[in-house]
Amino acid sequence: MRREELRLGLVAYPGLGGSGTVAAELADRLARMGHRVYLFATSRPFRLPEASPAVHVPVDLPYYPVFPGPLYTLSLAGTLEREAKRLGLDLVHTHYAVPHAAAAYLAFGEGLPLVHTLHGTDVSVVGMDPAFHGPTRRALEAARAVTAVSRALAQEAKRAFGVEAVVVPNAVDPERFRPRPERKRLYAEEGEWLLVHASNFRPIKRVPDIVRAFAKIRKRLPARLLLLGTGPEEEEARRVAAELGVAPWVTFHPPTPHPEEVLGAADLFLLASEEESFGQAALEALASGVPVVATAVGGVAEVVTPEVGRLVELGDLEALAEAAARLSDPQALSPLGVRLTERPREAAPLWGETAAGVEVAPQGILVWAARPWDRGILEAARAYSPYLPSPLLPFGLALLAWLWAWRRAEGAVRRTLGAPLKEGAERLNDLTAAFASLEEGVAVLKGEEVVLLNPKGLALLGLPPGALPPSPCGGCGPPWRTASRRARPT
Ligand code: GMT
Repeated sequence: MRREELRLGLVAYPGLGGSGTVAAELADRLARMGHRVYLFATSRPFRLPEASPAVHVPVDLPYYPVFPGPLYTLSLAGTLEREAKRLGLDLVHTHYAVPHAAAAYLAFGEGLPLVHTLHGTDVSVVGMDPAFHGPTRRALEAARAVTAVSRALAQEAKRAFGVEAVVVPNAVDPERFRPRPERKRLYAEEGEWLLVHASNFRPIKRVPDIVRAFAKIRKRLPARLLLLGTGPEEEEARRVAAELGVAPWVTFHPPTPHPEEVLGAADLFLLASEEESFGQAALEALASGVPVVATAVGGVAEVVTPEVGRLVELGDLEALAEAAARLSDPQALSPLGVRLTERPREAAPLWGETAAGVEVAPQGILVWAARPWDRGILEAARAYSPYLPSPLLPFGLALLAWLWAWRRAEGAVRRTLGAPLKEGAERLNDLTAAFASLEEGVAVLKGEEVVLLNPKGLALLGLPPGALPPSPCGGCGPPWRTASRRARPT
């Protein structure tokens, strides 16, 4: 029998980190789709929308004088065990493996389908700590599915834990994260170029480096830096801003559960991290139509592709400033970035496919690539001027000019992207795969049914037993995912 609604338990950290953000928004979306979603966390997750139908289940941190400190893992395991029975959970999905994977394993063993999503330092730093490695590895091995937010992280997980993680890139809600240029005046003076960085200001985010790069940018053009968030490096960032004499143009904005209101107003997003498995804030900026300049670390290149931003070497602040300043020149890149246009469905060329082309536009020759996304079209475009065929020229001359411009534009795309137009479009495809993760998913077996854990189409598929391998990690990968999608009931 097919049940429409699932009862899902998600486990996450409630604070400013990206793993908590992703979990909270996934919980909200699943709950809005009609599933019963319970989010286990020590406090109400910061990014869980106020009116979300997802329910926060508190995890207490009881303290007894005999303990050396609060026993989070044990308390989480006990809460999961007790509440899963009471709520009749079908599946538990943890975000950030340490200690969530081990706590869930402790609570259920293999008695309930467990899915663990790896986010970053749970693999590269914390997970490698000998104090945590063994129990975390065993919990991951026993899970129905392990997912990683990028290809880079999946490779690292293979090295660190020997697990085959399915890559499910993070996604954002396109209704929330969209361009909001009308809000720019709230954060910047007339004529100022607005640069934004958002994070939890941990040392690996290198926020003071962003201020140093900004001081270089500020020497070239009128600009303002908005630092959204807070954390251990805030004081140092303030000190550097004062020392370099740019404090009047650096705004510290407290963390907000609605970062979309700030990101959508930006002209450029900066990320100088020394480690980043994905870069959720960069994806949120891109979805807001804002190009990104970031350090080429971890999985960032899978999000910030050449069509939508620039990557620089870690610690090269001159390159960071140079790349940022170049993107401010509307002649150099006009426009650069993924933008979501609200063209009606029927106007989309090759709806359902990536399209790329060259067209004559008022600003010159426009080279573009587009992908359908949600209710609009996600497109990256670049204009080349000034080869517009004038209506005053004889038709033949115009045609020649157009052909010449086309070839030139193609050459430029090849030089800039290192790829012909078609491959340029494929790169865009890679990026939109991140967005399209809303249609991909993680399949897990539940009794005789297959559950597709999928923010958009989470469904019980009702396949016969044996239709898919019993453990995704025994045979996960593209063929398995294809099989589950093909088998979707009509
Ligand atoms: O792994 C961490 O350091 C913490 C984690 C978090 O909770 O902020 O961040 C990771 O997960 C995010 C969401 O998947 C990614 O966008 C971040 O890139 C990733 N951070 C690192 O890899 C340092």
